[in-house]
Amino acid sequence: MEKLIITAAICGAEVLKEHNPAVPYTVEECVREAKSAYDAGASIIHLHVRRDDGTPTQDKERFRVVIEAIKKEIPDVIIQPSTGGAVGMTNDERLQPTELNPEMATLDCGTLNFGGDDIFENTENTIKYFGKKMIERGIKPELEVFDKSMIDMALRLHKKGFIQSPMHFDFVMGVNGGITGELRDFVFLRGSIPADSTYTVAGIGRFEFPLAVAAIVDGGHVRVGFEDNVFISKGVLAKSNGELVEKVVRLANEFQRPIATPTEARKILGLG
Ligand code: KMH
Ligand code: ZN
Repeated sequence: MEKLIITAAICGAEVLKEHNPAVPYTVEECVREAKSAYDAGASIIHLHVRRDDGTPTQDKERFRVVIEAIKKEIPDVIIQPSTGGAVGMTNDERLQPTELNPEMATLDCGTLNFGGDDIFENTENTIKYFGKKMIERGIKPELEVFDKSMIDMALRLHKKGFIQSPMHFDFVMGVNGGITGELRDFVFLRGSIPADSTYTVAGIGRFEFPLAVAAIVDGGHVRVGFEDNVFISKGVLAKSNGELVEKVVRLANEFQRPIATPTEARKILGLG
């Protein structure tokens, strides 16, 4: 079994300080949270950025400043900007951080009912457009799948040349409008991807740690962080993203699954 890659989704676009005061908005707060996650064992930082007041933005310059500040503290960490951004943003707005040529970026593989009137829109043409841009820019996509049908979409677009293999998936499970975080659904998703691909699992809310255990024992990888869950245990807020990562490391230790360094993660994912 490969070593375990831990991704920390430190910020997100929707979670607020009202949910957990440690959610980062400013550059300094993003650096603090990225470093706490890295020090605890994360090798990838999945990054959204905010204005200082918490408003989500895909502004290239804001990404540049935050990425440079994080890299100054932890130069070898893998930064994976979001191209999902926030509901309602245009495609070109969302793609801005890919102009900075990061090693990875997310590629969302379908449209989702986020609740109320919110629709997270990713048409087939959007996915093709993003896939093509990432190939042109040498960026490895992390394929965000919120449902089984999104795996099927990724496989179809791979056949048409918009996504290269080996593919790396993120099963985002338990989001409103997407697949549940039940073990039955995890088994369904992980059995539906090609043998040469890799995956990580991002369980939302109470699903975060049970699904982390499932991936640890199955040979997959794990994503945790405030974007997905703000609690360290039922009703207890996590003090930092690092505390969430530490818990994954403890669970991995129980199952004798060593943690990958960024260099090892690059090798597993075929980066660079
Ligand atoms: N904030 C969601 C609308 C991604 O990072 O690619 C999209 C999202 C997925 O978080
Ligand atoms: Zn995200």
